[in-house]
Amino acid sequence: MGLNLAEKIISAHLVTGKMETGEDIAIKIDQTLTQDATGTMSYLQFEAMGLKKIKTELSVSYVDHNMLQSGFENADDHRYLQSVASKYGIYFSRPGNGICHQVHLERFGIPGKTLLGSDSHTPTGGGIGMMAMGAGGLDVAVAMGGGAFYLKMPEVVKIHLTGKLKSFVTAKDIILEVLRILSVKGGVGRIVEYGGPGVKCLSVTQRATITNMGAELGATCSIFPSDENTKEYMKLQKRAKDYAPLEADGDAKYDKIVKIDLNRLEPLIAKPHSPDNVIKVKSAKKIKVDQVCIGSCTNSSLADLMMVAALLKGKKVHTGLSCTISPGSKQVFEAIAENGALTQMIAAGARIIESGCGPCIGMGQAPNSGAVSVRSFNRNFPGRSGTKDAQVYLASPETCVAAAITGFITDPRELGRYPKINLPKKIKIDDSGILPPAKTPGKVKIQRGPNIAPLPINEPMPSTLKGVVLLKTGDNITTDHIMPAGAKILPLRSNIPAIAEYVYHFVDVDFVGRAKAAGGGFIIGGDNYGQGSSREHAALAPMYLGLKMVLTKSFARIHLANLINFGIMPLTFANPKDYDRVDQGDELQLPMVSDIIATGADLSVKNLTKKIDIPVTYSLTSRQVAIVRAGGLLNYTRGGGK
Ligand code: MIC
Ligand code: SF4
Repeated sequence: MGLNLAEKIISAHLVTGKMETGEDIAIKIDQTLTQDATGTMSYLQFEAMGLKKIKTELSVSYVDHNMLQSGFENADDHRYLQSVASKYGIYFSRPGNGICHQVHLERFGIPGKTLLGSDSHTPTGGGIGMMAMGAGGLDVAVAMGGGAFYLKMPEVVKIHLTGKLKSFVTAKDIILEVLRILSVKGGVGRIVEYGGPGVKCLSVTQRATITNMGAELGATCSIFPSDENTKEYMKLQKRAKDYAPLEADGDAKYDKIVKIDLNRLEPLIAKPHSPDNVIKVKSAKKIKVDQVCIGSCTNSSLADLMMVAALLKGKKVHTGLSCTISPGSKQVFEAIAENGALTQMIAAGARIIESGCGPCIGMGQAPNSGAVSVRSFNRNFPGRSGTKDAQVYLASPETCVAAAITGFITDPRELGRYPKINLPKKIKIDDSGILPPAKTPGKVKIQRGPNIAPLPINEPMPSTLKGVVLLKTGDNITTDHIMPAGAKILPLRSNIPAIAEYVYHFVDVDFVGRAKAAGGGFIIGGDNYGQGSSREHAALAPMYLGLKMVLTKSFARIHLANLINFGIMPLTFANPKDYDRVDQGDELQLPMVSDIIATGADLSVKNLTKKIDIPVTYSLTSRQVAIVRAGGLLNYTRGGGK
């Protein structure tokens, strides 16, 4: 039996375990990336490991998220990151050089390699045939130290593409269609692999748009084959030597196959407040738009922005809205400046923002109250834009331009002729925004500003857990709900005591007060708890407030790993209906829990308020059990655990 793409890469990197669905495996990580909003924690953790140098083939530290410098905090963190990178053998991509995923694809990605990044959209690298996964900063720190990455061998789903995209139908519409079919939890425990004759019509950057938003499916990663298009892209990047072909065997096996005929696809749009809330653009007409934002790691390639410029040429942005454009990288920014596309955007009245995440993470450009904002981004969770009651829609850059010109959500096919874009055969490659590590690391002094607080360390798990339910949530709670971002809160990412004041801030403003008064406690969640970002702050800050256990119907992958890494016990209802038998404020007890999980025996939670026992399950490996009992991965490794 032949191998699929995922199996080919995993088998070449397998450290322990059997490559069978559901088995615990560990794989070697070739490359890592971090970004500034998760990187400071990751490097504090790497420093705590006491190593002299990273042990990966390549590690890169990017600054792209916390770009507004409205106080000293972000600038201090940037200095810290630059000095740490220089000292420990890490490349440093300076602020302004671009969004981590886009720059990594352009300058560092290699087909067939593994990449672990402290950002959930790291799977963008799958566009170039990498096995690229998002993880918490601590897992990335461990990988930088040469440690393997542990996961359960996922199922592999094939998306079989046939046909060819029509005018005004884009790669974004393909992934929105996949989200419509599979939903935001359809990828949990799965790798999504693309194949079929339709793949040939997609460029690397189009593929990267698709693998990027595999994160919204909850998938471990998404992968495209590496073929002639990949070779062309790598040649353009003057990295032909890094090219390697990679394709699934003809008789490869898949756990599920989803077929999409590209000929039949139409422009799609995700309505508020979930990326899988997808409808045809033509059925969402007559919705007045207040803001349009084009860019983000999903849709800010040179091809995307040249199309945007071509569509805006000679037109004006509607007076009823504000339109921002943020190029994905310095390379793209320079190219559109040189070829005149930037002039067309400025002339049309677009507001140009530096290369970075910007409005995607609420780092500026929060829309007006109740605004409708149409974005070429990947997430539209409530409040993420920085405005609590904004209505965010996700669509292709083409659909964004149609809204920007007409003032309404508009099918882009109404714009008339689809412009033909002539992409340059050559592009200026200038890596001056990427600083190599120091030749004399001993001389580098780490620069720590007052924004960087010491890392809080959890205590080992007590034998019995007892406490109150601090909060009961519904399904699909995102890490943006748990630990909000935005221009005000993001600068506190290096200071856990300070950022902990904002846990669940926009869901329940009294949560923190309640947690403090009770000296900690428990959370009850629904399905897919913790979907979205990789931010370990969504586990670390609640841990700081004394959270000891989260009991849900199911978890999202990265958040589950982060809870374990920080010693918070993740449990699931044995019978999902029992969710209704526990309420906020109930007092719960887990007698002898630490001993019980060590034996793998059945566990139940005593609801002391309702005087009932609730059977629960914990699908943890023996290593994870040891980590939770130790009070987290740092304690576990200090105690000699691997
Ligand atoms: C996001 O898109 O939510 C982020 C901001 O990039 C996060 C990382 C973070 O919270 O710092 C992610 O996707 O992991
Ligand atoms: Fe940045 Fe948005 Fe991409 Fe996250 S999703 S890395 S915030 S551009």
